[in-house]
Amino acid sequence: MNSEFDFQNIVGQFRVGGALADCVRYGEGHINDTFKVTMNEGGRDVHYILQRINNRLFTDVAKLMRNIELVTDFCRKSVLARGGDPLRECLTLIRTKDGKAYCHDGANYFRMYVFIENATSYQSVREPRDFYESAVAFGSFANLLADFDASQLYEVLPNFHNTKVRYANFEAAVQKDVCGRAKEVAGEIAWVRAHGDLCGKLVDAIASGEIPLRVTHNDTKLNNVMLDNATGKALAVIDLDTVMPGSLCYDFGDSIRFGCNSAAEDEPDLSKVHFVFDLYKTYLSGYLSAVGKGITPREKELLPWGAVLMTYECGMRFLTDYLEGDTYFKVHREGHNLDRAHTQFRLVDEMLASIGEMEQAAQRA
Ligand code: ADP
Ligand code: GN1
Ligand code: MG
Repeated sequence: MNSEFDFQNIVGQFRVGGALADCVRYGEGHINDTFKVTMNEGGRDVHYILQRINNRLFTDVAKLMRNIELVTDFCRKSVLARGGDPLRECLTLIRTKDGKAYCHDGANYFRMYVFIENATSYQSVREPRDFYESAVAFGSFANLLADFDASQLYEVLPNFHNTKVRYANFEAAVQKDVCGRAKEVAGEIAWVRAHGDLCGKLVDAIASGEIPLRVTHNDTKLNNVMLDNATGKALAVIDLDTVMPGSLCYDFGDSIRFGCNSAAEDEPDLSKVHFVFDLYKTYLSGYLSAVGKGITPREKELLPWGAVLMTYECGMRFLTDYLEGDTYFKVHREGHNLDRAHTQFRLVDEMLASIGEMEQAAQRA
């Protein structure tokens, strides 16, 4: 049993039956603290996900949770309409005893979800079929949200994928150099600056109306989708904290960034890190099969650039966090954010080397 928090008291605030039998840290998310809770209900073990919401980042928890209520309610209705099982095919919030979507223990905010059993969120692609399934899941999610009234949503993290703003934050971190690390990473800083002209590619296309702003997930990593252990099929899209206005190119691109890496996001040995072009094609076909006819020709053209931009931006965010003293992403070792930045920069180099083929594949798909 984990003892970081008073779980007896926290879990007791939610509408769950039985007695708390266990609570352990769970998953590999970089932002929230996730726990798997076991309740013993009349001799039977029932599991839940309990999350301590990162309220340093998500400063308005009430509004964040309102978004999640709206999106999960919407998904639940859609799953029911197609005859599916909402308890497995979307996230289900457990309410507190006074009917709220989260609780506050004085210092921390917690939320609870039904645990999706017999399903896995993978950290890397085991076989192409898994990746294809995740593409179908995120493509369907985009398709589903096309009918969602965006005006109801609060913009949780403004400018989340505004690469120009991310670049400005990076330059500010270099200038401040609060940890005195800038000298050591002069090569990495130069690399980011040399690629600075990439920053406007999607932001400008949105600003000029070339591509539409839609409601998107904005964190479409492979480990944010659950695949059914029995069938291998995509079940549910999870981690809904960043559902906000965005671009299809962001969502497509972030999946490519994470899933088409031959190694882990934080692999220290760069000789293992490559952009796997065949997986890019696999994702492309799954995504386009599910996203529907709503995707515009210009969005389709820019999908490969979504991959380059999301990878560049993420690498820049890891480097920025390294310069700022590792305050944003959870780190588990010395230089962890720097290792992560390196893998992203390597992937960008390889993507740019095959950008022509990536564009052709998107056109043919
Ligand atoms: P973070 O924002 O920190 O990435 P996530 O919401 O993605 O947090 O949760 C972290 C991990 O916990 C996921 O990758 C997944 O393995 C697991 N998880 C989250 N929600 C559920 C759920 N409802 N059922 C089963 N596992 C879950
Ligand atoms: C974070 O929460 P998690 O681990 O799914 C981050 C993403 C990054 C990702 C890099 C809210 O995602 O933007 O792309 O790490 N989420 C937030 O792995 O900043
Ligand atoms: Mg996650």
